[in-house]
Amino acid sequence: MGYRVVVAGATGNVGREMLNILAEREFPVDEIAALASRKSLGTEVSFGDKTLTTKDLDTFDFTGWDIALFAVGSDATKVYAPKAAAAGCVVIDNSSLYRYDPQVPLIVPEVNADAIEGYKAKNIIANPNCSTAQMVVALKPLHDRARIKRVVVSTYQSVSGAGKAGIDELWDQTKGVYVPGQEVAPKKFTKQIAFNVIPHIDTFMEDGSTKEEWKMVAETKKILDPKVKVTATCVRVPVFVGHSEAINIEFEDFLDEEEAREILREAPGVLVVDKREAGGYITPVECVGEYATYISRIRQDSTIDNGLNLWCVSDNLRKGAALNAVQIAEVLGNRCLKKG
Ligand code: 11C
Repeated sequence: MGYRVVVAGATGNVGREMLNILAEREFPVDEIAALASRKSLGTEVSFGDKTLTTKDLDTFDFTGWDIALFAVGSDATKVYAPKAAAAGCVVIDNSSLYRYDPQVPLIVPEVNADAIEGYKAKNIIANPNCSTAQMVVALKPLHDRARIKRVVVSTYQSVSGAGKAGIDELWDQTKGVYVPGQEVAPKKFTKQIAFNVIPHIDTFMEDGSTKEEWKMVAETKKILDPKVKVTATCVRVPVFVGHSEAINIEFEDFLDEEEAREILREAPGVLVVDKREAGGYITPVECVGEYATYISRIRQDSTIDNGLNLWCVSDNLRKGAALNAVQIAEVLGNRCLKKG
């Protein structure tokens, strides 16, 4: 006995990972439908050892389906999520469309699973931005112990955050650098991404920050604590998968680095890899395909009274998107929905 589950956007990077993770974690599925837009219709996708042929999102009838994981971007979400929700299917949405809606819970299960009941207002639950998800997993246990006042975060975000076009651009441009006549001009990104870094993700806001930076502030407040102040600088780097973050935290109470390390070792979703020697830390290539949020380089910040620095790395397609969505579905199943 399980659930009737839909994955909308099943041919994209995140949609495929949602199917992989549902299968890997043996989510109780009675029936599964993989949906795609017209242009990807009929594409085959894997679900465990099965192959699914995608169906049309535009004409799909959500009646009788329990949970829909959406990875289709805000424009399509705006059209199809309300349709699914009205048909009685609970939507777990990976786009930013509903994240800041006070009637929609924004959930990272390790942090605020108790907010799940809020789904009843609209039958929709929002999944956070990848950069926020991994950061709040690391912040939560430290906040519980010493109350965080302020966070200064700099991100090093992989190109897969920008979808397949981002991955292709890094690959083609990297090859093109070495082959005269095959140079690839920036298209998805605003400047060359191969052998470069770009301090710009998403659109610019009036105050000079970018939307990606704004999201980290707004989402951390909604998920963790509205009193926590966050300032972010988000940077795209030539890495395929895995977002990294250098996080500086100021606490109300003193927190010794050794105690912080012990707290993080015990924290759900966290793996501490922190040897103070060459290679004794995690880099993005090592986190690909993994569930954990890795924490390294834990150390006191002696320039302020109660300060700590750490390095945080996670697979942005997994904890940053598909895994978190499946974890939300697990909480929903365990606490709120009856099995079919
Ligand atoms: C990036 N974090 O790396 C973005 C991708 O709000 O869900 C995810 C955007 C979002 O480009």
